[in-house]
Amino acid sequence: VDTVFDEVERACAAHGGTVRRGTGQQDGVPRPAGDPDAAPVGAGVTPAQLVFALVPTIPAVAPPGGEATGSPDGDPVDAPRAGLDATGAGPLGPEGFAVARHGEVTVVLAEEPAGLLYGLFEVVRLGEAAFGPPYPARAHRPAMRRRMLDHWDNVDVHPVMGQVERGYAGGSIFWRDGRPRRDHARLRAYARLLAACGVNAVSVNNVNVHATEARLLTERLDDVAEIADVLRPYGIRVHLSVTFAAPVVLDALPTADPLDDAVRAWWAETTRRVYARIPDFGGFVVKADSEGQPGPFSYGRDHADGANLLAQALDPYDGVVHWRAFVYNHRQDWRDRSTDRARAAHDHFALLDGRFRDNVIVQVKHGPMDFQTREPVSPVITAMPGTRLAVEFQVTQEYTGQQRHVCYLAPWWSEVLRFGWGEHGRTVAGVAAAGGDLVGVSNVGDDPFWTGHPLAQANLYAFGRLAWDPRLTPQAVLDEWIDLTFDPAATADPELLRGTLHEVMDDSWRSYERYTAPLGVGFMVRPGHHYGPDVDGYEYTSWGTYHFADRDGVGVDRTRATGTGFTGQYPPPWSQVYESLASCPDELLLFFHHVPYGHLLHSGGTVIQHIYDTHFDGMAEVAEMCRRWKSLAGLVDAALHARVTERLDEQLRCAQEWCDQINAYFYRRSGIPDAHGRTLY
Ligand code: BDP
Repeated sequence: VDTVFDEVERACAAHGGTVRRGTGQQDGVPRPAGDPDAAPVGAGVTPAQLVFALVPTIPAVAPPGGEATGSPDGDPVDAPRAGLDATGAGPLGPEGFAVARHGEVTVVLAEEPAGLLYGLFEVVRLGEAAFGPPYPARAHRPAMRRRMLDHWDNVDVHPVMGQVERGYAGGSIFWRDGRPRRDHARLRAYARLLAACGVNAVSVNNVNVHATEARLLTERLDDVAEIADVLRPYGIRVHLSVTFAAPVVLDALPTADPLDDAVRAWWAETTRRVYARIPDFGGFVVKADSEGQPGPFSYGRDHADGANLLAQALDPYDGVVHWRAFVYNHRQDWRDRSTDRARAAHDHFALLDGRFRDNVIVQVKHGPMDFQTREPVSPVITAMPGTRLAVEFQVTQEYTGQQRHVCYLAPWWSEVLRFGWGEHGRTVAGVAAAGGDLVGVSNVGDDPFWTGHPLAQANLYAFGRLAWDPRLTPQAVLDEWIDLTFDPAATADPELLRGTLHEVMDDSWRSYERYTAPLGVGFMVRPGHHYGPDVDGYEYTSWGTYHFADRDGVGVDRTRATGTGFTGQYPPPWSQVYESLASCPDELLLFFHHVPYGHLLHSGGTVIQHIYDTHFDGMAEVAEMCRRWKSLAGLVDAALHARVTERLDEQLRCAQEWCDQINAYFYRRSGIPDAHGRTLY
């Protein structure tokens, strides 16, 4: 509540207004609905214009004959509240709120303080519209209970990965050279930014847990508590990535076997100490048996055994374990065509459905590979109805331009969240909401623009907003972000500003897709840092990331009939849709099929001509983005304009490089010239 007051005060002061804090909440007793003589409600702020009120739970069932009561001159809290009761809106819950305009007063109602905070940010989003003609209370509740960011931040600078693994926005916001940064003003501003996006949980260290980071769980716990103290007022809980081998590496136990009693006791005691220090601690994040991280396989146990061990330790405190499903063999023999990395997560996890404790959340990357520009939805998400699942997005743009390229990812995330199957109309968003979680890998660092590329902030914002409400359209979310970030109405040319930002950003993910790896094939990036094209960089490596291009054709045969059988991991209708060339969507063709270059796409052209055309088009689109952005000089902050200009120049250079290399490569492999006679080298 204090945070809400502070925020409102700050906002009002900026506009020359004042705030009066109400009295009711001080003694923690919300006023009973309909008591006209009671003191101002809860966190009542009553300078006539804006009232924030904590109210008792809204009933789920409307009283018989109930009707929205309240006249324009009724009490600004009671009348909207009665309106909600009458419609049987149901409890707003711990984070929900309702906003109404009653007479001359805009009122935010919530049952818990966090709801007031989110209500405040909704008022900010609405801007002038929040203070217009009266409207009845509208209830808002988050679709996902936990809207979480995983920071891949190292406490120590890692010799290869640096301070932030896959970070493109400078150093860590939490850590610097082995210690907490202690820049609390900045951290508070970050907490505020996250709350404004709707994020309510943060994991503060890398999923690859190195030596120093492992000790955050024990002797460095104070460092974590310090961060938790700053984030807490903004409704954000702290989580920690831990190593499965912790009992061995931190306390020299002879084993980390999940079924060993001493190991169980170690986790129970360690977890007890964590909660003694941080009572609202969120839980553990674990990457196990993946890319060299230790896990239960070393002891002949499976992932359910491993996850349940930690879940049991967390159980008394309502903590959760996020157990990642990103498990595959990264030492595979590229000559062996029977293996398929895309299959791995489903092969390991689907058969464990129903074996996880209630406070285990299996965290699944949204695609079966690894955050490529285009992938199908991971079949794991469709295959574990008896398990809580979190869906993981990569907000940091590892494979989508590394925050040097404009690539607004909400259109893709939205597609993923809406993906559906089965008779009961299940969707990815529904699964994540049932498990409670959407998780994003953070794109924030200590960069003055937070995200390196100023326009990459839109991805952070969109992540939070889609986790709150997956039905929002990417354009609407972008509109909100543009208003909040650039305040177009206050500029000389609102239409130009808004229109140009939409033109540059709306379709930027598809432009990126056009000038990079074609038709869902993925991974034609430089090994290691993953920026820029490298046509065969991963082709003969052990990572399981192949495109199989030869003189006759390209793509990975993942069919049941002749390939790896991956299509069989999907439920109908998708197993058939992907299996058949006749129905497989163009954009995923090479993910599922190996086809000759002359294969005809549904769009009418051949695969090879599609590759040539999209690469030229994508590059031209970037040139157009650069041109449009230039027209905003003078309309946006000069430093921001310069930063974006510099990044767009690099994007254009890189798009040209992609276009040259991809087209030249496929031209040389296939020997087929461009139908339009363009030079391919
Ligand atoms: C890959 C990244 C790697 C991460 C890994 C993960 O390249 O740095 O550690 O994902 O998600 O995309 O664990």
